[in-house]
Amino acid sequence: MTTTTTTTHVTDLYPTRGATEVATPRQDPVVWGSPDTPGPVSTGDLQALERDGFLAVDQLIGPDEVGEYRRELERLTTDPAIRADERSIVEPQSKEIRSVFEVHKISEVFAKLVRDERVVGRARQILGSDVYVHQSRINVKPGFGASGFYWHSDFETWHAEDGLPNMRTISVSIVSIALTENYDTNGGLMIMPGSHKTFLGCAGATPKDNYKKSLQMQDAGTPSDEALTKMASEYGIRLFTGKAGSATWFDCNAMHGSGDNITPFPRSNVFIVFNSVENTAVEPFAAPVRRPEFIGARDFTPVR
Ligand code: 6CS
Ligand code: FE
Repeated sequence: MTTTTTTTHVTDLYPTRGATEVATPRQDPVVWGSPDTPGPVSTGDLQALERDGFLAVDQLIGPDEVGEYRRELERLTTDPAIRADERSIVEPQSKEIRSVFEVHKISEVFAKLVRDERVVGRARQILGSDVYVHQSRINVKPGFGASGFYWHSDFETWHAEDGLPNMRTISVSIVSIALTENYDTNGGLMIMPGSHKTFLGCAGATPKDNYKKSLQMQDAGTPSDEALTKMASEYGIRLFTGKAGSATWFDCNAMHGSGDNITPFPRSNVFIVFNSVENTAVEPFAAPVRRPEFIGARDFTPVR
């Protein structure tokens, strides 16, 4: 009896983590849905997202709802069982919880948020298909020195380490539903507008078990100072602040980062990363092994 294993070869459109840094023009649309696809995002906003790589939505969830998410975030980050869970990442210095992954599976409150038409409806409209959650997390940036996230493109990691072939992934927040006031002083999200149109392949191979370090302080997949200087000069840098409940959607390949939070005011957001069911993860394009499923999902069931 002969068994044949068909390994479909997927072309690597975006080489990265080789010997040298290399830029590749984006070969994917940003907005995959047709402009007249019905949905919560206006045509003007879809055009802005295509041009800039991000879209700020002032009150995605209303002030009356934010309290529920804030209480749930506080419950999760003070629950010893959550702290002991491998899906919790702590701050290197203070050992305070920095992120909790797969929050849409851990918490029914956040599972409801994922299914909310104001959230998943936008993702389906932008990606022009059914979507599944590639990653979800809450980031708790306590005050007094919580470390930020250095400049990076999320897609560079999700392509290299999680095997996403194309740029058909939108993070509704990769950042973005601000659950506590995001002042302009407490480590807000910064994005380079327009940077999503170029893929910056980074130099340096991915170490084994890279995620154990990279989720605290990213190293592999970090752009060079020269590249960042060139991009910042060309695109500028936009700082996002927002009232609790506001959201920033942005494209998987937008260059972004956030500063340390040395103020006494915590900055906590919830992030949900939607990937098109037409762009499901294959094998990593530039890493020795897959990351755990709580970071890069392998369950492609569409959000219903
Ligand atoms: O490695 C990742 O998947 C995560 N790291 C960062 C800094 N942003 C994207 C993503 O959540
Ligand atoms: Fe990121």
